[in-house]
Amino acid sequence: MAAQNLTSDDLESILEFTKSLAWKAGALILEGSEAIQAAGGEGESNVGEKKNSVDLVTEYDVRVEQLVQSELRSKYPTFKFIGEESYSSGVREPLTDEPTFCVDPIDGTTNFVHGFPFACISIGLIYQRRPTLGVIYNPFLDHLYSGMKGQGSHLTRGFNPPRRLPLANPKPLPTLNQAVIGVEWGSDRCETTISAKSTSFSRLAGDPEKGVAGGRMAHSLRSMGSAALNYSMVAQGGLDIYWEIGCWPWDVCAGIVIAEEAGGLVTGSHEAFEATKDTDQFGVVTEEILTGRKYLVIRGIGNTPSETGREAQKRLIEDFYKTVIDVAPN
Ligand code: LIP
Repeated sequence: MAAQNLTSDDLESILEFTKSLAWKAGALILEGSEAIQAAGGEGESNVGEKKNSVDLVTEYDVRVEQLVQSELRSKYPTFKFIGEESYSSGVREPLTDEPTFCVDPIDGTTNFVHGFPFACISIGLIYQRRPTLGVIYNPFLDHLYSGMKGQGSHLTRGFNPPRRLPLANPKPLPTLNQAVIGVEWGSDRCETTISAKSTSFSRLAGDPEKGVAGGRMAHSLRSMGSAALNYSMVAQGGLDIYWEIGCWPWDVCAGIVIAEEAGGLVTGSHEAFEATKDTDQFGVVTEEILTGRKYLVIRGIGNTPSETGREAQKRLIEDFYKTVIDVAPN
C-alpha cells in the first residue's frame, strides 16, 4: 500500500492540533507536579525506576502519554505512534514511510520529580522517515516551541504572539572558547560512560594553560535535564551547542525540527559526522541518525567575510568531536 501523502495544509493543521494538545498535556503535567510535591516523601511511591535508580518514571508520564496517544489516535487514526512509555512497556513499532508521531510525554522526568521547573511534553511527527514537525511545551514557564519543515520555528510565551526563532540574528561563533554548551549526565552511570563523559566535560570547560590537556575553556557548560528543552534553547540562541549520547528519538524528534528551522544543524555520532561532513548529506537527519542515540546540534551561525555560517558549524563540530570521547549508548 502506498504511503499517505501529506500536503502543506495538512501539516499546518496537524501543527495547530498538536499545539493545542501540548497545552492540554501541560495542564496535566502541572497537576502531576503539584500532586508529587504536595505528597512530599510519600510522593516517592508514585515514582518508579526503569533501567536503574536514576532512570525515573511516574504515573503522570504514563497518564500524559495515554492522553496524547488517545487524542492523536482519534484525530489521526492511520498515523503510527512511538511513545517513550509504550516503547518501555514493549510496544515497538518499526519506522516506516507512514506519518508517525514520536512523543515523550514528560521529557525531564527527573526535574519533574524534583520540582525543578524544566520539564516538557515533546510531540514530533516523522514523515517519510524524516522529522517534519515538532512541538515542545514547558508548562512551568508557559513556553511553547513549535516548528515545521520549511516554515520556520517559533516560541510562544504565555499569551504573547509567537516569535520567530532564533530570537536574535545569529552571531558568529569563532571558537568553542566562546560557547555555552549543553551536556547531560544521562542515566547510564557505568564506569566507561561516566569517565568518558567526565573527561569530555573537563576538556570542554578546562583551561589548557592551567593543566587541562586539550582544554577548550568554553564559556560554560549547562545541564537542563531535558533533551527537548536543550534543543529548544539551541533554536532560541541561548545555547550554542548541545551534545548527548544515550537519549532516544522521542527525546529529540520535535527538537530537531525546531532547531533546524531556526538555522541549527544536527548531526549524529563522530562516525556519522565524519561520513557526511563533506557530502550533500551533511546536516540531513536520516533514520540512522534519528535512531542512533548520539546527537549533536549547533545553533545557526552568522556569516563572516572569511567563512559562511555553515562552514563555521562544520569547523566547530569537527573541533568539538576532537575534544569529546565517543561511547556506546546503554
Ligand atoms: C531524559 C533526557 C535527558 C537525558 C536522559 C533522559 P526523560 O529523558 O531528556 O536529557 O539526559 O538520559 O533521556 O527520561 O526525562 O524523558
